Amino acid sequence: MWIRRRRGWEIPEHLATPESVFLDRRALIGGAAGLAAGSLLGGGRVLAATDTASLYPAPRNDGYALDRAVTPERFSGDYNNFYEFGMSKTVLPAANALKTSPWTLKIDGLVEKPFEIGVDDLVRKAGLEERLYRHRCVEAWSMAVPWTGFPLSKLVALAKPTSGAKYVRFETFMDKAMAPGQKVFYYPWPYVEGLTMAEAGNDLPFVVTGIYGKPLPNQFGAPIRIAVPWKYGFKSAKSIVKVSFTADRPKTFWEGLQASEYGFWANVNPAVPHPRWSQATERVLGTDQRVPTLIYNGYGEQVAGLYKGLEGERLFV
Ligand SMILES: Nc1nc2c(c(=O)[nH]1)N[C@H]1C(S)=C(S)[C@@H](COP(=O)(O)O)O[C@H]1N2
Ligand SMILES: [Mo]
Repeated sequence: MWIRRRRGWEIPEHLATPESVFLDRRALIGGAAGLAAGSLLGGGRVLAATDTASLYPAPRNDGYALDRAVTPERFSGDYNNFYEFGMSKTVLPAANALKTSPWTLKIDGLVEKPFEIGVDDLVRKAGLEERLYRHRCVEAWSMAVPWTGFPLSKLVALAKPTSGAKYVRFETFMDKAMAPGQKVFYYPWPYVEGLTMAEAGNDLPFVVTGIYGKPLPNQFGAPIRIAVPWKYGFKSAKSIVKVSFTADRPKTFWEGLQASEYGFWANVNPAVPHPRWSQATERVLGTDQRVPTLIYNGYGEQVAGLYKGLEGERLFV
């Protein structure tokens, strides 16, 4: 173990630097100590990536404006869908059990060379920005939040998919001891979602590592999830451990459960009702308002072109 001795002229660094930077440096020192120990023991040890907390809040990208107020965290952070931790909206206490560090993302399937990368390393490589996005759950509630992350297209570029790749598939962690919801046997665990390569290449799909200017609290799908704002919320898989590139359309969690109600495309459309309820309006979290739902959740200008020639598909279920 390294002991860090302070010289007489140094002031304690937590007095000289903001707390987040101080914590980050301590993490760096921890990493260096690990490196030293690793090489003493002959190496070969995989190090935990250094902390990235000091990168928040990230600069906002003003290209993504909202037509409504941001939902305060006290509403969005206590009304979540995260079936791994239970079927109620109050998963916050149970999600405390989610161990988010270290966390490794596996990139595999039809790529030049499969690899694994620590989430903090990935964040440092990709960089972070903040975007304001609407979110529309298939259950007809909605919110608007400042996500922090980077475009999915950056991750795709890093993964180097081969020409045979037609879809990207996202898989959530699987750990029944940590996530008691995964003991519910009639759900097709693990949670899986997917996009076409054309969808993944659009500017909007966002790899999310933070919200409200800080790293993701567990109940939002820490430490890494996606946000696909023109599709119903279930397309935005949380706590992802694997991103695979495939030739065949991935079978998703909700399709596995009830394909007639939750399809692969799941684009938001107020004119196409869910088999059991209308999608014409939505309840805005934290308000008592219902507002009209917009086609593609208001992102039609950016995404409608993706579906030319696909009119025969069930695009809106
Ligand atoms: N792994 C996983 N991802 C998930 C879910 C889930 O239960 N498990 N629920 C989905 C649904 S239905 C919605 S609406 C959003 C909710 O995200 P939020 O709780 O962060 O608002 O996450 C989606 N991603
Ligand atoms: Mo949802």
